[in-house]
Amino acid sequence: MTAFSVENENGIAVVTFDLPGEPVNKLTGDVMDEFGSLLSRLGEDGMVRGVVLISGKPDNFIAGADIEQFSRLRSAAEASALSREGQEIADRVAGFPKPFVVAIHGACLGGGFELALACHWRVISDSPKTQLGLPEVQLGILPGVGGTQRLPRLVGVRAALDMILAGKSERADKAYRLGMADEIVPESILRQTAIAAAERIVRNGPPRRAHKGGAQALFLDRTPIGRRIVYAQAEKQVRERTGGHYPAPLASIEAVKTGLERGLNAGLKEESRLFGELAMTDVSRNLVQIFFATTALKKDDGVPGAAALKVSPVRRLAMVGAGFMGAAIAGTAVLNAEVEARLKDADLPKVGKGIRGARRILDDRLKRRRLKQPKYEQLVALLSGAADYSGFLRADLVIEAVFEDLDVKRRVLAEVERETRDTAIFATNTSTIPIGSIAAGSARPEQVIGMHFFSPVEKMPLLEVIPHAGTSAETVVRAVRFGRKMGKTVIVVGDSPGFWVNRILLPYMNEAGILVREGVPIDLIDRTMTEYGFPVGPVTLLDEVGLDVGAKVAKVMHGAYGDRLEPSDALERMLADGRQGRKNGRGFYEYRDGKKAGPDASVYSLLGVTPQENTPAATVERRLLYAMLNEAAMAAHEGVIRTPRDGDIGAIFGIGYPAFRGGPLRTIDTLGPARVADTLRELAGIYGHRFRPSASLVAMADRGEKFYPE
Ligand code: T1G
Repeated sequence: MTAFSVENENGIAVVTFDLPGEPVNKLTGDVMDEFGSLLSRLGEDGMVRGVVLISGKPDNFIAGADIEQFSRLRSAAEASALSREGQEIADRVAGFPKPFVVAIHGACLGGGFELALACHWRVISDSPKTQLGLPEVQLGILPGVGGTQRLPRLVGVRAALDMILAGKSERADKAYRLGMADEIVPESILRQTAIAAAERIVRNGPPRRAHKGGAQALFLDRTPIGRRIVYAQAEKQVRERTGGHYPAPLASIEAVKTGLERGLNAGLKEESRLFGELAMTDVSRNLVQIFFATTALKKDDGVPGAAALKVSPVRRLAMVGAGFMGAAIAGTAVLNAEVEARLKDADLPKVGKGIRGARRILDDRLKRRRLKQPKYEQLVALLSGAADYSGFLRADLVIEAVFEDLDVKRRVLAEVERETRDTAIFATNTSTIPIGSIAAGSARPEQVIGMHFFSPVEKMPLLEVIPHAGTSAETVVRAVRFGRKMGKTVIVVGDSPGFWVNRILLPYMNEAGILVREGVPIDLIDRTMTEYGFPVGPVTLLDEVGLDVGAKVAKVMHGAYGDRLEPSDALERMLADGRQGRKNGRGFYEYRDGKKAGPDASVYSLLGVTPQENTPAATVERRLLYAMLNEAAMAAHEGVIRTPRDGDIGAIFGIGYPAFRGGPLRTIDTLGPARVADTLRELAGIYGHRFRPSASLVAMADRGEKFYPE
């Protein structure tokens, strides 16, 4: 293998990294070996006075260590050794006897960024494709090639922790501002600039870097007392954010601290030791699986043989319904897919409100400097609307986001079919109505499909695409690809009530209602599930979604699946008392000035119960969790999802199922299907038949199978 090629430019060796046969550069064992020998050669070569490292890939510098290789590690010792080998290479770069400059364009992540940090001078391109970061904690590990040591020394402990603990990456201009790069230039002169920098250092000796930041920064970053404050604050924040479920951020703080307080060598040693430990945790294994699942979904068009189909991309979108959902879908489409979006609603004031709503998403990006003014203006111009169907003839895709009512949706479909070209797709953003029944009266049912977005659309990463029995493969592919262009992770799911996400969410929400109805304290229920790892508890979620919406979905699901999904009367009673949740400031919680306050104590008397303060959290957790697990297993076996992977990603991205647990189906595997079935039987014995394990789960347990074969 030759991943590196060298050209000598007047004494500067330009080393181009281009891993053969791969879309991105990554640091495999072989790559590191080859790079190591190259360093020896360049060090000894009398014709070489300085080195420039650059990538041969169009828009990628180095994506980090090879995650595939990393996921095959079997022991902490093996993982630590790998980290130490990487550190040694980085040390050799840092101590290289000749100027070593790096030229970065594209993603420079993980081990790739750590290698860059060891170089003597960093030049980056100002392209939006360029991003520098240490995403390791998102894989449940920490930067293991000296990143926890060199980044804080370069940019200060606060900026470094900010990045490492969130696993985030920075775009070129911000990375430069923070001091992660020494020069920022247009891509077209990146290579020459790096060569010139190497020559300059050969001539003038090592450059000095001015420290950025004021007196407070100096105090906090540069004194042991100041840093102690920073570590303590960071630890507190991490504990609050992760509930102690994610060990990697805390370990990162430990590695940074050791290095800054006890020296580089001690720090590197601690870094590789912790790296080894973290690599073996279930948390890391689950997060790595999620990485693989999301990258696989980026290429999955939802039907077998999609590559052979002839489908044209969606260039123009039209929306029917410019309400909250419609506006957010249009705004997100314009922002990410850069398509024209035409909004239609019943009257012009509604249309105007919708366009303003869509524009707010763009305004927000402009404010946060994620969009530049000219681009912003160009995007705003893509939004238009009317109170009739004018402009719909141009649309390739029409998304309907009107009132949840079958007759209304059918009427809209008929109108849209009259007003659009016969190649246009009609997608409905229903959350409860079967796509097949909406399509029943369609003139072109093969072009009718469901696209179920989650609110807030601009933030939620998931999209469910739902073909009905008569949807064509081409329509599926067009919808999936467009969803991806909108920035979503897309799963294709079956056309049965609740599809996937609401199907598994509903029994969980129902159980929360039943618990409240028994007098189990609202905050106990919510706290139990946030401690399990959900971002919010089920009762808070009910308030957020709206009790009217929740009750309606519950009714539909009860009708579809019968007794098992019978809701308590908690929501009906709340609604009768005029409580709709956050939107009208009255729900299970109190709201003051639009902010959620504590649980509303009057709920208990409204429901005629006394708070059961002594309910064990373990009981609450089991009832809520197992309601979801049982439904997930059942729906998976019915074929609602194509693979367990889709199901777990849907749960994590759609409802915030704790990522470190890998998803509900992964949880069943971890607990063991037989144990899950036993617990469900036990729960059914106490609380009733709604907990009876599904026949398919029992059969699976009997056969000793799992969702993910080992
Ligand atoms: N390892 C293995 N494969 C990788 C990879 C990696 N680091 N990065 C990308 N790929 C594959 C990906 O699976 C896909 O494969 C193809 O490249 C294109 O990716 C010691 C241990 C770089 C921003 O977490 O964020 O360094 O499907 O479709 O949208 O401290 O990939 O074609 O076969 O995603 O243009 C830390 C993860 C590693 C970066 C490109 N690094 N990658 O996005 O393309 S841990 C990461 C990304 C580490 C050290 C530690 C993105 C990208 P295939 P893609 P993209």
